[in-house]
Amino acid sequence: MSNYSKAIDTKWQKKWEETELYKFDKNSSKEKLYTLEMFSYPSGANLHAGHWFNFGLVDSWARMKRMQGYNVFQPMGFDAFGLPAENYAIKTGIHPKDSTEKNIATMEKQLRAMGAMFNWENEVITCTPEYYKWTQWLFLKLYEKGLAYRKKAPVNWCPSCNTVLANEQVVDGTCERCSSEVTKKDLTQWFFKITEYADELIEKLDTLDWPEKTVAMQKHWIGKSTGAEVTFKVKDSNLSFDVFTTRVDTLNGVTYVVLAPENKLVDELTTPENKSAVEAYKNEAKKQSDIERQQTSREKTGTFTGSYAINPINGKEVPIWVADYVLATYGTGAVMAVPAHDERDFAFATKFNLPIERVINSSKGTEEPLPFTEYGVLVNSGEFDGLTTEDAKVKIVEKLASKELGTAKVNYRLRDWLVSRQRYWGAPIPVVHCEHCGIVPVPEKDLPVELPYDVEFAPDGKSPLAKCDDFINTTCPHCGAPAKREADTLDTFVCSSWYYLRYTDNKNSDKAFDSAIVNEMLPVDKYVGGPEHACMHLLYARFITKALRDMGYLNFDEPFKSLTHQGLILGPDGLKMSKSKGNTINPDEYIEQYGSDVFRMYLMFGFAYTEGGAWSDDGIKSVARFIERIERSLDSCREAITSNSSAKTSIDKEEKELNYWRHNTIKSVSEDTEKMQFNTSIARMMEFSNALSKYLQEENLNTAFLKEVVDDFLRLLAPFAPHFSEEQWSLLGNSYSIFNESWPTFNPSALVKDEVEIAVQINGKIRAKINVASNLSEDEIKVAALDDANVKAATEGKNIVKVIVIKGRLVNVVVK
Ligand code: ANZ
Ligand code: ZN
Repeated sequence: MSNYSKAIDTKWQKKWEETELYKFDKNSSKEKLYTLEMFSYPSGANLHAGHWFNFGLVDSWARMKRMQGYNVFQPMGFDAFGLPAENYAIKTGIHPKDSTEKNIATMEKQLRAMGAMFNWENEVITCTPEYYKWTQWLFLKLYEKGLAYRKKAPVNWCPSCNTVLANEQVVDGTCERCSSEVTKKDLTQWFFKITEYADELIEKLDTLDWPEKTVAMQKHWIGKSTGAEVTFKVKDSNLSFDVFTTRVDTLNGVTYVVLAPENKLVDELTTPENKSAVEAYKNEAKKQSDIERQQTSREKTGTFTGSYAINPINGKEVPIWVADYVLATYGTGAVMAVPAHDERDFAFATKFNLPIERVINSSKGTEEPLPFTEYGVLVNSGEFDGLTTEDAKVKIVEKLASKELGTAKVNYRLRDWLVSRQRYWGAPIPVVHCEHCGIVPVPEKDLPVELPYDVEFAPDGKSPLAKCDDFINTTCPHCGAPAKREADTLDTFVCSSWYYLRYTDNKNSDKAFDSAIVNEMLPVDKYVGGPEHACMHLLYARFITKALRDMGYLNFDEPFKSLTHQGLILGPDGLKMSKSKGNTINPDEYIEQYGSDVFRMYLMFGFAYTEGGAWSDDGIKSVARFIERIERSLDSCREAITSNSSAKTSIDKEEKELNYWRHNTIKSVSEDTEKMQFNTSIARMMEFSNALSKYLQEENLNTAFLKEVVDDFLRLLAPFAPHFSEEQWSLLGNSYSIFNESWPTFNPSALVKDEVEIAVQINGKIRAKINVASNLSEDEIKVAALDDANVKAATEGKNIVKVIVIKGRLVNVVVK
């Protein structure tokens, strides 16, 4: 049995706290390192293995950085507003504030038991008035800048969560939170103008050290598309409309145009005899989701309006159709259809017997089977014949521009961020609606607009605040007349879009943060959290940083320089942990049994950090045994070092061997841990531990040397098993704390394990013998052989035809 246990954890946690070991010193001359883990939602469940995997392992990384001389800042807090607490209140009658506070207290306790270097004095909790006052301030600033606005729009509605959702919260047509089918509702809502930053949000992705996949996902989500807007006039009318196209080179191949059913022009363009068919079609289209409408494979539907449009490049008349494969919310809600070169148009034209006219051949000039969607050379396009797609795009836009019938245009898939929610448990939107003055922002001096405690939670699609008279009735800050407060609250993603700024100056009661402090502490050097935030939190936070920069509050462009996503820890059954499946792992029980370092080290050793995997009780047992083995070795070491009886002073073969493992481990653990490859780091520590045990079996020990090696061993182990290592460090009589020690550096010469003698033959005759390190590669041996003075002399003026290396024995040089 090991002496290491939870009692050791508690002992050192107490001491670390008493001595304020991890307190962040603003005035330190060391380089700051801001390490951040995505803060957690204080849900009813306890701290789970997934939190541990994120926070505990990043803490180990940060501990190494501390020992490497960085001034580490590692704050912790809670993303405490949100739907689950409110849904829980509806179910149980327990107020969200009460349940949230209780959960936070529990989680704080559990987080402390982790023994991480959290800077608790910098904690933020987003549901406190001290915090949300500044979330409201952020809203006011965005409003002032025209980056927050209210509009009526068809928005996503989750009938089960009883609230609107942002586009980012709709996954394959369902609610990101509860998986209910999302419907569309025409509602007046608040939006943040994230689209104003679309271009920079794409461009700056390339400056970030982020997982490739996440960068690709954000790029795709923002969806930059370069093309042209082309104006089609309506025949026998003074109406016209624009289409967005990425293939203006195919303009001569347009055989019809299509409007989205929701396009405002549809009614005006529909002739009386087509009215009833178009009406029926519009009603049908309402039932389809955008996702369904976009599926290429789906059977095409549509109907003719009876009107014609005029192709601006050749004057040809083309029929105007209505079809749901054109979305109202993208581009202009209208497209020019080129069935010869677009798959959806091809399917549509085939079904409705519309003409298909080839205008692009392959680059080699050959006619390809239709639809041919690649770039090529123009045909049947009058003056543009023979031009490549690339050139024709430029020339055709020039020609259209000269007639004011077209311009180059960039489109984005990204939509403005819908931030209002019809729910209670969030930051109230700080505006007042006045009959005389319209929307009036609450003056900054009146913030926070406090969330009232006594409200009714019955879910009916309206914010509970709307029924709270004391809250809702107020006076207009502008004219003093009776007025009503906004009843909606802010999406919790607004709270989390700026929390990393507040951490650095969390007690500031005059400002959201002091710019000088934030500019010094940010960007975050290392951010770690789940990949599910790729197109939500990680996008919103980037936008808010840029907006605050442009208002002069920040002097950096990006909040998170380097990002890692940890993998997911699954139940022993390989399934995602959930209470209902009964496959959850409760860290507390394991910590009780093994101590937190064993729990932490198992998470490190058992999984690739970015992949995760299924929990295994055997796995944690084997790590517990490893700690036990180390402890036994260290006991023997201490005995040897203190008794000193058989001490020798020379460095012989055995010492060299152990020294090799020592430096080899320093090298690989430093490299691997840097990249958060904790599993291989622990594997190297196991090798080192084996080498140590082997040395201890020697009869004669160099105890001075042994002490040095053991100290390094513990320094390397300290980030992975902080409590255990601190204990062992003190048992060895070293001074407190091991975390004030420097991280060991490796000596390359110690890595040259031993040398071997290799004979060098020239044309079959031995001409030299060289001594090289036994771990050299063939290429390195070759270089060493040819560099030998005797070999040089014997090959001078001759042509080296071939060099054959028989590893560890012989090099044969063939010369002519
Ligand atoms: C004519 C054309 C010819 C097109 C051709 C493509 C190929 P991305 O890349 O996604 O931006 N489009 C434009 N607005 C649309 C809408 N509201 N709903 C559905 N489709 C729409 O795609 C742009 C292309 O998608 C545009 O270029 C347009 O079809 C279509 F050989 O115009 B194209
Ligand atoms: Zn007023």
